[in-house]
Amino acid sequence: MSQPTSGDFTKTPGWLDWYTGPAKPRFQLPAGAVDAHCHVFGPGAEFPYVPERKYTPCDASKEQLFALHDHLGFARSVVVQATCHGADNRALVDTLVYSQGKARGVATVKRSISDEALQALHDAGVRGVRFNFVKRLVDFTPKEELMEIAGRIKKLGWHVVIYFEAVDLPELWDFFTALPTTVVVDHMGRPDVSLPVDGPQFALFERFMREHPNVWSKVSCPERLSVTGPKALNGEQAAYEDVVPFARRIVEQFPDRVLWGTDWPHPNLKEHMPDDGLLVDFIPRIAVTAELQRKLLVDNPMRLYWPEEA
Ligand code: 0GY
Repeated sequence: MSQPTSGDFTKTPGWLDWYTGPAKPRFQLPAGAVDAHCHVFGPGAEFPYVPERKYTPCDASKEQLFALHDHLGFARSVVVQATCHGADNRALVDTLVYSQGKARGVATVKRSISDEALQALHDAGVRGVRFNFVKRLVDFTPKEELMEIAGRIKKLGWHVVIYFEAVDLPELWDFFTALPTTVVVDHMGRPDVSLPVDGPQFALFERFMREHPNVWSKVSCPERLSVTGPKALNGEQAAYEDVVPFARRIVEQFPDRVLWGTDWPHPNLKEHMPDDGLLVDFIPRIAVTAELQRKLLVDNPMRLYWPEEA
């Protein structure tokens, strides 16, 4: 695969570029598998990063994304608008159009967006909006504005993707449970996996999903959540071991409401850059039967993003 380039922008100090030599996974993905959480960055020279961004990444183009997917065995992609592009969805739309229907998207929009512009996003393949509550990534948007956007996108059959840290769930609970659409949580609501899986923090997240059948979760990003890290404790298969009980529990309790994604090109990682091939090998440790794997990787994302084909 080709090397990342930095475009016209100076990368955030300490930025880790994505890994260019991913292993071939040992786990063979089921036919039609969907990477339901990945991003494109620029290239900055063509699709500039927005002035209000909180980081400047390396470039990560659509061609590089799709080459990775071919290598790993993914048939389809869900590309999520990254915060470095703000509400400028041009790089996302360019990727969706280029994919000829094999990629769908989750956009970021402002309240001021016109109905025509929303329809144009839909025609390109956008099926959701992302509301981000991670303070290091975005400035605050009033909840009334987000609720107004949710009401408008509901009419298009879209859903809302929410990104937040576990400690903020109590404060955000009323807003999340009032959303009128399907709600997809990024990375299990970022639990602190050094806490017990049976403890109150994760119990609240499980309650959130149990009491609200419109809530789905991505069981992705072990590399982001793990404290023990990628280092094998008992052989290679033990990488990110501390995340396994959390993700496995969500997959087994809510098998029809879980999604998985690589999170390529892995923005803002500070310690290490994962090998995407080894990340795919994490999947059978959290979805331990062929049926769970098929739901996680094919049936669920198809129902949400390609309902006309599911
Ligand atoms: C992720 C996580 C992160 C960043 C973004 O859009 C973004 O900038 O999503 C993060 O820094 O935790 O899901 O890619």
